[in-house]
Amino acid sequence: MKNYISIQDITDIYSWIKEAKKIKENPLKNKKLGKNKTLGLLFFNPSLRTRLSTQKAALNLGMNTIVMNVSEDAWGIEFENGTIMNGTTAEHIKEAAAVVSQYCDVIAVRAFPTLKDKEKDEREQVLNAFIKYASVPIVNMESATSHPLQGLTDAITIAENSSKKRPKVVLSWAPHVKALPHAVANSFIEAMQKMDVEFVITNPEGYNLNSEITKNIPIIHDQKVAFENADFVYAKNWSSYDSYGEILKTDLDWIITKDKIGDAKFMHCLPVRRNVVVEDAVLDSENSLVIQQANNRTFAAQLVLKKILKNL
Ligand code: SN0
Repeated sequence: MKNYISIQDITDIYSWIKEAKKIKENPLKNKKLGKNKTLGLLFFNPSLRTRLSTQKAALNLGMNTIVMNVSEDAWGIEFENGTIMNGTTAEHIKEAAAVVSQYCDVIAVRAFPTLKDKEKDEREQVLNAFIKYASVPIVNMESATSHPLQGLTDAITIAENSSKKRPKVVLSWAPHVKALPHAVANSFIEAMQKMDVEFVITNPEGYNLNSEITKNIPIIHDQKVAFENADFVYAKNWSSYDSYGEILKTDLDWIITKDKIGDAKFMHCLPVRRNVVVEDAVLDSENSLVIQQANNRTFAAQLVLKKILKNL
């Protein structure tokens, strides 16, 4: 594998899950694979889990890491071609990506969407510019439209926790005070489409995600109906896709409660706003998988880096 850009880069999800579980049992087994190799992590947006777990994964493989908060500490980068750069941007991605490629063997990038310009977000301007102008492999650490390290993590976590052959998994929209990206939901959907699960999405009217991604999956606008017999409830807020980036609902009707989900396992990518997205009683219960999910971020990233290193 060269780049890890989307869930579609996963060839056989069950063999990837199996390999990730093996890595989890013995994380230092391939400690020599990344010797003298450098992973550069570039953040255009905040991060806690991604930043630490991806570095941890690299360290487990014996790699060195270099981390930069690009939007705060680097020169403003220009992504449009042919611009007369007399404004706020000081260097072009053509130079920036080529330069960073000389310091790093693999580059990982986080770049959230604008949530204002749908066309720009969907063409993945930042991530695609790195793929185009860097000369080393690229790992997506959450782009405008996808978060494949999270999606892989979620697949691993569901496999670890399911006693049934074909569990029922529900992706539920939940309230939030800010307009949030679609990336986590998109990659979760793509991961579930590759697994043998009964999968439904529940969201309020006006919050349907990109139909090219949701494809044939049932979208139920009644949360209570969707939650019937659920084994896993995955909560996530996203801003409207049709009224792009808008918040259409501000009440807490769709908050996840113990009463609503019963014995289902609760999942969320974190960070999560308590008592807005989900009530304390759920997060503090035995049925919450959020800490285990965050732990699995390391092994998902380690599997991806291992596959890239083997191909260098
Ligand atoms: C991001 C998102 O895509 O929803 C990152 C999730 C991994 N989440 C947020 O931006 C939450 C911000 C907040 O203020 O709660």
